[in-house]
Order: sequence, then C-alpha cells, then structure tokens
Amino acid sequence: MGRAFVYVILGGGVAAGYAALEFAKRGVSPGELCIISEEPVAPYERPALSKGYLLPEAPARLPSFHTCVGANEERLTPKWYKERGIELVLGTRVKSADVRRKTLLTATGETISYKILIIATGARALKLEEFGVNGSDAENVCYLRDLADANRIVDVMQPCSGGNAVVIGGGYIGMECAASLVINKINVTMVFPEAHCMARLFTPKIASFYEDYYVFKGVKFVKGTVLSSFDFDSNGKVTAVMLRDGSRLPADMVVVGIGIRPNTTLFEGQLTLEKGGIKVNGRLQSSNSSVYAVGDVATFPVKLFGEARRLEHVDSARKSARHAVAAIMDLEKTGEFDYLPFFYSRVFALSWQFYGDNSGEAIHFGDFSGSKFGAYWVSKGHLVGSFLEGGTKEDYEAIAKATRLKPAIDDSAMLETQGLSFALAV
Ligand code: FAD
Ligand code: NAD
Ligand code: ISD
Repeated sequence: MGRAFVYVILGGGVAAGYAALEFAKRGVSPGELCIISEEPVAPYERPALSKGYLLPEAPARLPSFHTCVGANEERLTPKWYKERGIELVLGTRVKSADVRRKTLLTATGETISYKILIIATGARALKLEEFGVNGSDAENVCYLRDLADANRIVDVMQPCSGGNAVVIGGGYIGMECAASLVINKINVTMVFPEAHCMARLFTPKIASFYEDYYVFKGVKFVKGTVLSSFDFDSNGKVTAVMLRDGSRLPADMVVVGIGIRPNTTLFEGQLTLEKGGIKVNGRLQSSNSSVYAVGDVATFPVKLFGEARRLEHVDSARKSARHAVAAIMDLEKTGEFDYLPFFYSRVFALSWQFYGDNSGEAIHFGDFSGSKFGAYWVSKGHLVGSFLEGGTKEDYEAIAKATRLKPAIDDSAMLETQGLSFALAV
C-alpha cells in the first residue's frame, strides 16, 4: 500500500511550513506535495511555545500561531493546505527511509514515494538519561520541544503557583522558561555547569546584565555544577533536585533544557553528515541530488564565514526552507544560499538580537545599567558579529547591515566609543 508524490517534506515544523508557502507561491499543483509529520497539528511557529504559550493571561493558542505568521506572512491553517491540494499526513512518524528507492516507510505501514525529498526533521531535546541521571519520566519533570511538551508544562505549572521550580540548563530554553515560570508566580532556581548563562553566545559582561535582571525578578542561580539525582515521593513525583556539589533544591517541578540533537538517524549511512547535521550545498542539496535538507537538521555553507554551520534558530529554518524550494523549482535562476546568521530572544520586558558570528574579540558598548547596550565581535581585523539589547527596528537593521558588510576595524577603542553610531553610519 502506498502513495506517490512529486515533492515530500519529511517533518512538519517551522521549515516545513515555510517550504509549503514557497511551493504555493511558485505554483505547485494539487496532489504534488505532501508533508509528513509526527506532530498531530499543521506546522506552527515553535518559538511561541516558550513565550506566549506559557503566559498565565491570554496565552497564545493554535490556530493563532501556525506558520508563517512569525515572518508576517499568511497563516497556513489546515484549510489552507486543503484548498491547495497539499497533503498533510499528520500524527505519523516515518520509521525508515530508502534514498536509493526514493521511499519512506511510516509507522502505520504506508510506503510514500517521492521524486524530490526535503528533510525537515529538526531536532530532539537531549534527555537527562544521556548524562547518566534518571527521572525524565516523572510527571513533574518537563522538557520543551513541541506542543505536547508545552501543554504538559502548562498543566504541571498550574498547581505549582507559589511553589518551587528548578530549571536545569542555562541556554535558550532555560532562560525563556525561567522567565515564563516567574510570570506564573513560581519561584525559580536555575542550575547549569557554566560560569554564566547563555555561555554559547553571551560574554560574561552581557550575561551579567541578564543574570542581575533575573535576580531582581527573584530567580536564584546555581552555577558551575550539574544535578546528580532526584528525590521522589511515593507516587514517583520529584520532590528535590540533588546537585553534584552536594546541595539539595526542593522542587515542585523541574524544567530541563540541556541542548538538542538533530534528527538525522533515518539517513545515517545513506547521506553525508557533517557537524552533526546532514551536509548540504549552497542549494540545500544533500549528497543525494534528489534529497534536500533544511532547518535545524542541515549543515550548510555560510558564505560570509567560508565554512559550514548547523544553526538551531527559526530565521535560518524559515530562509533555508524557502531557498531550497526556490532551488528545486527554479534551479537555473537560484543562486547559492547567502545567509547572515540571526538569533534573538525576548524575556520579561527585554529583547535582544544578534547577527553574524561571536568569534574573536568582543567590544562592548552602550549603557549596561540602562536599557540599550550591545557588543561587536572583531576577528582578523573585521567586524563579524553584533549584539544589541533594547534596540529599535532601525538599530537592528543597522547592526545587521554592518555585520553583513564585515567592515575593517583598525581601532577597537574607536569602535567602543562610537558604539551603535558606528553601525548606524555604515
Ligand atoms: P522543527 O520546527 O523542530 O520541526 C521538525 C519536525 O519534524 C517536527 O514536527 C517533528 O515532529 C518532525 N519529525 C522529526 N522526525 C520525524 C519523523 N521521523 N517522522 C515524522 N516527523 C518527524 N529560535 C529562534 O531563533 N528564536 C526563538 O525565539 C526560538 N524559540 C524557540 C522556542 C522553543 C520552545 C524551541 C523548542 C525552539 C525555539 N527556537 C527559536 C528554535 C526554532 O524553533 C528551531 O530552530 C526551528 O523550529 C527549526 O525548525 P525545523 O523545521 O528545522 O525543526
Ligand atoms: P542550549 O544549547 O541553548 O543550552 C543548553 C544548556 O544546557 C547549556 O547552556 C548548559 O547550561 C546546559 N547543560 C549542558 N549539559 C548539561 C548538564 N549535563 N546538566 C545541566 N545542564 C547542562 O539548548 P536549549 O536551551 O536546550 O535549547 C534547545 C534548542 O532550542 C536550541 O537549539 C535553541 O537554539 C533552541 N531555542 C532557541 C531559542 C531562541 O533562539 N530564542 C529559544 C528557545 C529554544
Ligand atoms: O518567531 C516567532 C516568535 O518568536 C514568536 O513568539 O513567532 C512567534 C510569534 O511571533 C508568532 O505568533
């Protein structure tokens, strides 16, 4: 038993939604395109799950944040797909793939064949068990990758008002969930192994601003250690988190955000992998010319830095997906993907954006005791990265433009003095 399509998108997350929009704009015919997703709902803007979705008042709920509203584009509801003859195969896991035969086998036993496959399987959250700690199955231990996880956090938070949450991990999930928990009137302690939060991106000085802000909001930080085990009650609920430094943190709930792994397993041994992702060229095409990969799962050449990167951010998922579809449907006219890495976050009343690469020397600017400050990164005499908290639309456009141009920097002291004005004048 099986169905055949010209184009199949495997995965139904952010990249899948933006790929579908691009296919529709370029005139895909009814019956040509299919999206297969393990999730039971049409593609949505995953970033909403750690922000609007967790708010106690007027929380974001589907269908309001289906793709592609995050980029101010159309909202692709199930009706939108139906009207265009785009098949949504939801709640269906693909359990094996054969790129030589161009087939996918679903967990329901159906074989789906394609002429062109776009892999958009994203990533999975790392589990504590992978670090030797048991307890992920406890009813008050939460992760956050998909809608089911977000619903679980909402349910677990409800009886915890006034109680204690321990957040494991000081990255994006840790920081954004900690803010949401505080807004839900839950006392939060964050635990992570590094010396400061957001260690992959922030300098100690930038991190210090956000940590101070969080402390003002009541968050406690336990840095430089990791959890070693949980205490459980007789119902198997976690009651405390034991740390490797010997301390014990009482917990009514736990949120874990300790990184992700791209979902590449189906293609291991069939496609070339690089840096943990599926290696693709500037057209997002893998080592098999009928297979493309986009979003979190793809390692693509970042022309600006002359090297391949795998990015775990929504803008990259949206743009790589659209570029892949452009390359598939208009191969002759579509050039190489020329992407400027862009990350952002919003927590409490704060909001920052980052463009480029955080390598080389960091040069801070602005008022770190006020509401607008930032940093430039200078590598090999050129500006390669820019961070700004509290900017206006024009400020962010300016740092993005300046970073893309990679201007030569002869005098770091002058860059520090000029600060944001440097980017605004480029
Ligand atoms: P995903 O959106 O994860 O989609 C992958 C899809 O593939 C899922 O639907 C999954 O179920 C499906 N799938 C996987 N394997 C199979 C299989 N075998 N069979 C069928 N289906 C399968 N980035 C930012 O830049 N800013 C933010 O503010 C931000 N906030 C975030 C908040 C949260 C809570 C999370 C989890 C991520 C956030 N991100 C953010 C990151 C961003 O959401 C991801 O980079 C983006 O979703 C990647 O898109 P993707 O399509 O590659 O993968
Ligand atoms: P992350 O990579 O941002 O952070 C992982 C954190 O885990 C590290 O900072 C570290 O503190 C911690 N850690 C690592 N090993 C640990 C251990 N053994 N014990 C305790 N802590 C440990 O990953 P994340 O925060 O889990 O986020 C998951 C994904 O979601 C990422 O791809 C991220 O980009 C994405 N996301 C992005 C945004 C955004 O861009 N605004 C928001 C939410 C999620
Ligand atoms: O990109 C995003 C983001 O950060 C969100 O919170 O999309 C969502 C919402 O803006 C979409 O509703």
